[in-house]
Amino acid sequence: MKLALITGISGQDGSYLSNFLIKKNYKVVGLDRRSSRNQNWRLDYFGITDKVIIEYSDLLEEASLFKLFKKYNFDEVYNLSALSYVANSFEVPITTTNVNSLGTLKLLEIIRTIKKKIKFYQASTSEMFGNTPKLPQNETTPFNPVSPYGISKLYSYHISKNYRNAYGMFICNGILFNHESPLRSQEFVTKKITLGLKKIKEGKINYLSLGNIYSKRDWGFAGDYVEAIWKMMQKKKSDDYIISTGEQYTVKNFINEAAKYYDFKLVWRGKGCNEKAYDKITKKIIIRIDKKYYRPLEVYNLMGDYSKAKKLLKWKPKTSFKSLVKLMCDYENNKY
Ligand code: NAP
Ligand code: F7E
Repeated sequence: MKLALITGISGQDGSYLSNFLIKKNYKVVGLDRRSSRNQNWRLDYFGITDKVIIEYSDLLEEASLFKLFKKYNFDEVYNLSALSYVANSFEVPITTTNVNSLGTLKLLEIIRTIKKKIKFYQASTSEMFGNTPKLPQNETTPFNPVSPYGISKLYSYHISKNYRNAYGMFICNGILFNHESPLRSQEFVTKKITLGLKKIKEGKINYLSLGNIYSKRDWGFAGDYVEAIWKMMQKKKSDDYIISTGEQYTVKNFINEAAKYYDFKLVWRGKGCNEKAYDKITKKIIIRIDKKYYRPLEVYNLMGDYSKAKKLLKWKPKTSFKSLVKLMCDYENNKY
């Protein structure tokens, strides 16, 4: 039985990956920050809260991390911990860098010191591409990050490669494009839309306020992506892989698709901050644009080329854009 450490086990990917690894007969230890909020709701969703060992620590606590590696003889470490909300990284750039960059370095140093054979996965991101003119982005596309989050993750990407090359360690960077699920946190745009429209339908709120609805994203399903993460960790040689769907949609496309699920007939009028979506039947405003959701800098255009993963990992995404929207809406309506 393999022993895996998942940092960020309370997050979206942490829960999907835990569920996946348990099915593969792994013993899973999860690193969690103690919190006054219910951290276990995602593990509860999969019914696996009692099947994982939770260890309370923090990527900022080097000594505590060191003790964790002394206590367990890990085979694989999946570093999913991060401050992952891009907009917030502009508000807390120093904490973002401490956790997302130095946190990774701390783990790598501990592994290098204690047991170099441990396999290490680093959760890299399409946000590292920022605004690059090349489309689709692949493993050779130059990075040009435009957020403290993207920059902090680019540090971790490079230091991971550096430890792989300098010390011969097994380290993979999964460069994952946006991936969503019913278990996505509510601040991310997909969950905000699927949950927000449900609340409008139920009369709990009048309308939904959003920021830039013209940015394009390559949205996949988290359940598909954790399989790719595991597959890259099973290869003989470690490497970096783009994980994506190869398709892109605007935020507005996402809204229109979700609106159909809730039987809203949206009509868009106006431009910029004055753009609004009305329901053709009730004439009520459903979507407004609010400047407060614009970011100081935006990533406009992301679409990944996952050919390398397809060829070497025999992986491809299983969930289409429409299916993803539907499964997120189904969850809000207790049908998933
Ligand atoms: P998420 O839901 O935001 O989960 C992030 C996890 O990191 C949470 O468990 C969080 O714990 C933990 N964390 C934050 N600060 C920490 C600290 N100081 N010490 C220890 N743990 C800490 O993110 P996700 O969507 O699952 O993404 C997983 C990873 O993939 C992240 O590194 C993210 O940056 C990266 N990624 C995500 C996407 C995507 O589209 N989802 C795409 C590319 C890369 P709390 O619950 O206590 O906050
Ligand atoms: O924004 C626009 C926003 O916050 C998507 C993280 O998992 O994926 C995620 O980062 C787009 C952006 O995700 C609102 O401006 C409009 O263009 O859902 P998001 P993200 O920033 O792409 C990458 C790959 C990661 O690695 C990250 O960890 O939607 N947008 N209006 C809005 N976004 C939000 N959140 N809220 C709005 O009201």
